Order: sequence, then C-alpha cells, then structure tokens
Amino acid sequence: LEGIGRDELVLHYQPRFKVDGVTVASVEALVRWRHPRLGLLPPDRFIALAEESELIVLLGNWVIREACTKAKAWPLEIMVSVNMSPAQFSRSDVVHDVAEALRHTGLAAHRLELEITENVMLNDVEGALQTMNSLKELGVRLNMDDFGTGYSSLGYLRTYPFDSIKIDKRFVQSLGKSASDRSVVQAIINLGNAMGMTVTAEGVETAEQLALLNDDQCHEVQGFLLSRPVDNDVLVQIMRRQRANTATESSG
Ligand code: G
Ligand code: MN
Repeated sequence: LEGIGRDELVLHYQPRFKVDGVTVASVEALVRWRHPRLGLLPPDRFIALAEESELIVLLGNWVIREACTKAKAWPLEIMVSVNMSPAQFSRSDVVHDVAEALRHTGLAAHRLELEITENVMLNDVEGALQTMNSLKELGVRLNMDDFGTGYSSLGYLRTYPFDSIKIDKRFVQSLGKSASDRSVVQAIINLGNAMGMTVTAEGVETAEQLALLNDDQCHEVQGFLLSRPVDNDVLVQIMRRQRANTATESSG
C-alpha cells in the first residue's frame, strides 16, 4: 500500500447513461492501483487492506481530490460519483475533507456525488445520519450503492437524505432469467419513484437487460454493455463526441 505515497493510484471512469443508453448522465470514478510488479489492481484487491488502517483516509481523500480535479476539466459539466468507504466515515471528518476538496479544486458542489453503501449505518446510525445531513448542506448528492444487499434498507432509505439509489448488479444480471428478480427490480424502481429518487441499474451486460429496464422505466443504467471503465483521456473523447452530437441535433 506504499503505492498511495508513490503516485501509483489512478482513477478510471465508468459513465452512467440515461436509460436510452446513449446520453451520458454522470460518471463514476473507480480507483485502480498500478502495482509495479502485479500490474493494474482492482479495488477489491486493496481497499479492504487500506480499511484496516488510517491509509483508507489518505486514499479516500486522494480519490475525491483527483476526481474533482478531473471533473472540473471535462468538456461536459456533468456529475462525478465517488465511492466512499464506511471506514472514512468513522475515521475522519468527511464533511471537512469533502468541503476542502471542493474548495481546493473549485468544482461546484452539485457536480459531486458520493456513493455510500448502507454498511455506513451499521456502527453509528445517529452519527452517520448527522454526517449525511451535513454533506447535503454542502450541496453534494448522495447515492445509496449496492441497494438490496444489506440490512433493513427500507427504514434507512426513508430517514436518510439520499438523492438516488443504485440497484445492485446481482439483481440486474438475472433480469430475463428470473421472473422474481425482475419483480424485485420493478419494486426498487417504484420505491425510488415514490421517494423522489433517481434509480440506476448497475452491471447491465446484455441488450435484453437494457430493454427490460427501459420497459420498466428505470432512470439510469451503467454496465459493460454501455461502457467499461475507461481512463480519463478516453472519457474525454466520449464526452467530446457527445457534445458534438448534441450541437448538431440542436442546430439541425
Ligand atoms: O457497486 P460498486 O461501486 O461496488 O461496483 C463497481 C464495480 O463494478 C467496479 O469495479 C466496476 O468495474 C464493476 N462493474 C461495472 N460494470 C459492470 C458490469 O457490467 N458487470 C460486472 N460484472 N461488473 C461491473
Ligand atoms: Mn459504486
């Protein structure tokens, strides 16, 4: 994990699309570790280790700053989503850290979304609620990640100031295979609508899944079918293309 201090971390970016599958709605930042011997490591190979110590705070803060810096320079003024570890909530003053990142980079608060799993509420329900309310006061958006996989999400969802929810990929990937999982997905979409939240389906890998999500009026989609995580240069190309297309449409 010395890589954190040696410029070995890099962010890749996975766009999130409107359910039309064409319009980029926002972009999720995903951290990778460019290990000198082991190559490009995905987060599940090192986040758990970082969470055992204060390193998760250093890593988390680096990710937020880097994501805000890059987003500020993108050709489209869309939102960047950053995953936050529950450990950051308990080990540091995340409200201060996020405010500093916004101030330092000059990114508008409404362009930053924090993705949080419900595990953040496990240890300190009251503290987590307070922190989230303070984050909302900064003007950032809050997204509940991996929805449907944790504990008593319904109760949490009502009291916590989430703007959006992400349906966990395990439900999305059995769309078209399991009728009951389609019902679960429909139920989550209805729930999101009832609570005024944007609903994203993650892990969309097939055209059939996308068609079903479109039929069921899910708001946004993300997954390998639409785009894999890409580096910042490729993302900027995608955004330039989209900007050019939009310009052509509105002038013609
Ligand atoms: O929900 P969470 O933020 O924990 O998951 C994001 C992870 O899911 C990333 O590592 C990303 O690479 C991965 N991912 C993104 N799209 C897909 C997909 O369509 N299929 C699968 N299997 N994984 C995906
Ligand atoms: Mn996520």
